[in-house]
Amino acid sequence: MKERLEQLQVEALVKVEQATDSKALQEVRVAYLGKKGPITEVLRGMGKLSAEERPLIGQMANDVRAAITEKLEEKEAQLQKAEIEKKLAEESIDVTLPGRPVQAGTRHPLTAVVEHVEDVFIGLGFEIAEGPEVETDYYNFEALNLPKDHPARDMQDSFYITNELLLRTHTSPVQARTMEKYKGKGPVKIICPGKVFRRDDDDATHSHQFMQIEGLYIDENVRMSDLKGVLETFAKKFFGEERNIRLRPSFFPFTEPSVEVDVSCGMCNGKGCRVCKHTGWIEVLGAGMVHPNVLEMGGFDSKRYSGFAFGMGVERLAMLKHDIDDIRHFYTNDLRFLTQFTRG
Ligand code: 2NL
Repeated sequence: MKERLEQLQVEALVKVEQATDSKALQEVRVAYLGKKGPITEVLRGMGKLSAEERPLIGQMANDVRAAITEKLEEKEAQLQKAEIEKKLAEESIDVTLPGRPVQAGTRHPLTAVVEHVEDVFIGLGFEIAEGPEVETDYYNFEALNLPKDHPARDMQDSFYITNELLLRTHTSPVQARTMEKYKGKGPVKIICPGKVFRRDDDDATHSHQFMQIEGLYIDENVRMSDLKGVLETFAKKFFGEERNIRLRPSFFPFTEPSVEVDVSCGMCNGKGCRVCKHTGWIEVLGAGMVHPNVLEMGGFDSKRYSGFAFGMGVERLAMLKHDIDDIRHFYTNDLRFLTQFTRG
């Protein structure tokens, strides 16, 4: 019996040592110290022993049990420590590693131009007005002195949705709506940036969708010289202080008189070059004094009030400012193009 206990102790200690996780350890515990284990069996068989042997074997069995228990606890602690260390090693973060670069977006060049123009006109006391891209025939044409049979309607082939609804062909309808809101009482001093749509074939200088900024100033005694002063300030603030403007007579149904506005060429300082086609001037916008019919339809007394209005294409402004040769660059979303423009 003594040998049997010694053998059990050696066996159990080896198995404890070999256990690699707490589950294996628990199995050893059950196998050797459990109710059906060999040590319990030895103790049960003690009845057959002599009176001298019984306390010795009993003592020995208890020692063996204690030795195995101690070894089990020691191993258990060891395994737990190893598990914590393993977990810590796995979860550790190397704070000295460089961060992953974040690809930040840039403003779209057209957005940057719109914001620049807005800043200039806000500085001159204008407010920003917006309106729907799907418009009624009335606000897009009728209220702007373009009656149904007007030949100018052929000039702008439009995207019609129904007989009465279309994609706006300019941002003027926002101005017509704003005039109504003011109920005949000036001043009105707004600019209207936004998308507009025309049935055009796309090429290097035409897009069926583009952006426009229009401006409107209505008050008592607004004169052509006010228009000239505001547009000259705009040209200098947007393109550079060295620039000048000139006005040439033109025609629009909604203004009378009407003008085309040129800005002196920034490439050659007006001497003539490829950019200005050797004229020294670049056409940038159309403008004029608001037609009395337009004032009246907007609810303003044309005997008391006068106003000026202007309109410009945002893509054209951006192309002139950044020397871009194809309007389609703005709509093809090539990051190599888009990331080149950030207004400082
Ligand atoms: C151009 C010319 C222009 C206007 C737009 C306007 C609006 C109202 C009344 C009178 Cl509500 N006029 N807008 C006036 C003259 C020219 O745009 O070449 N745009 C790209």
